[in-house]
Amino acid sequence: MSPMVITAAMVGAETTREQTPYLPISADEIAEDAAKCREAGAAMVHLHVRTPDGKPSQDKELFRAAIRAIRKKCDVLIQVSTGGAVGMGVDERCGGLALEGADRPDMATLTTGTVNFGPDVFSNPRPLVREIATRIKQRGLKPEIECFDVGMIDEARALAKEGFIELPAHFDFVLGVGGALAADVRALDFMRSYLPEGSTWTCAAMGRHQLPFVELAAERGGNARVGLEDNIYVSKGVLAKGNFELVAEAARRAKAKGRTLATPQEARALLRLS
Ligand code: KMH
Ligand code: ZN
Repeated sequence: MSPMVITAAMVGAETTREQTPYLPISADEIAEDAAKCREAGAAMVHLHVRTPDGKPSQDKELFRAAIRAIRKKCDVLIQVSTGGAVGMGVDERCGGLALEGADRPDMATLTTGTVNFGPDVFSNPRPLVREIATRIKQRGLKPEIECFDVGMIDEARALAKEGFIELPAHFDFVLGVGGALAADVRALDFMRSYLPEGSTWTCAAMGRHQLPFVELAAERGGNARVGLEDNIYVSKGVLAKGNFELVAEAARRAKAKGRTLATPQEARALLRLS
């Protein structure tokens, strides 16, 4: 099996400081936690940013500050979100894509369909998906295809046929969002069997499923995403004191299953990033 890529989804758009005081918000807080995540075994961070008062944002300058602060401290790969928060428009969602030169991210997410998202709808109509895919491609970045449901894998096939993305690609199975596909091992096994030939995959399971799904992914030769975007507890009722604690626990579980952990350089090669 190849080394496992652990991604830390550090901030997200939904987790609040009321839920956990350990959520990093400022660039310095994000960078400090990111460096600890890297030390604990993460090869990549999945990044959202917040305004100083904690509101979700996709502002280019907030991304720039966070990316600069992270890169000052460590060599972890940086994947910017283009999902943002429910209700954001396309330009706002794509804020992190606009950065160039030393501030350019290493990868960007691309959700390939609309899905219920708790009480809300994470809206990704087909023309919008094509617009975001085009912007990712224009920047010379590779997408991580975020699949909240199985049909989103088929949409990736359609996008490839139309020339918006290349296959094989890297997929993220997002399991356990309210109203979407459950964190169920049958869903995981179907999705990985259904991937376009040669594609790689990560699993991001929500809430209490997060850490058990690291083990399922490890056993199956896949990769895993953990972090406060998706789960705030390191064990039942115990808040993680930062993303690094979730990464450390994921790393421990992956190693117990016989996996080694990918360095950022190894992850770059495994995920075919330029
Ligand atoms: N915050 C969710 C509505 C992504 O980062 O690309 C969407 C999301 C996906 O988090
Ligand atoms: Zn996200």
